[in-house]
Amino acid sequence: MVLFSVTEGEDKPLKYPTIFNTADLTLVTKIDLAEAVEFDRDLAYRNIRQVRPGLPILDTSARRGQGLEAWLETLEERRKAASERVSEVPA
Ligand SMILES: Nc1nc2c(ncn2[C@@H]2O[C@H](COP(=O)(O)OP(=O)(O)O)[C@@H](O)[C@H]2O)c(=O)[nH]1
Ligand SMILES: [Mg+2]
Repeated sequence: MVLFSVTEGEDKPLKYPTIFNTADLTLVTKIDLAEAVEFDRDLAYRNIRQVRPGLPILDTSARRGQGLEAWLETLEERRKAASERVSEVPA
């Protein structure tokens, strides 16, 4: 999972493509600050998708709790899928 704070600049995916290419999910963090730092969400999303088409993206704010439920659901789903894969391995 790659954390992409709105304070880091929309070009983060272009500067660090490897982390976006090896992650399963991007959390855009501190989204409550987006307006204050004039975060261009469309540009940020375009840059993520340019580097890594199809990478799931969630907008979150630890301060406000926004998006945290969706993030926890994603973690639960992935944990379940991983434990099912483990139980499929023959003894
Ligand atoms: N406004 C706001 N501040 C946050 C949020 N999450 C963390 N912070 C603040 O950002 C600073 C650094 O926090 P940290 O969790 O280390 O985030 P990092 O900057 O991504 O490493 C601390 O002062 C936190 O209180 C958020 O969602 N919104
Ligand atoms: Mg920190």
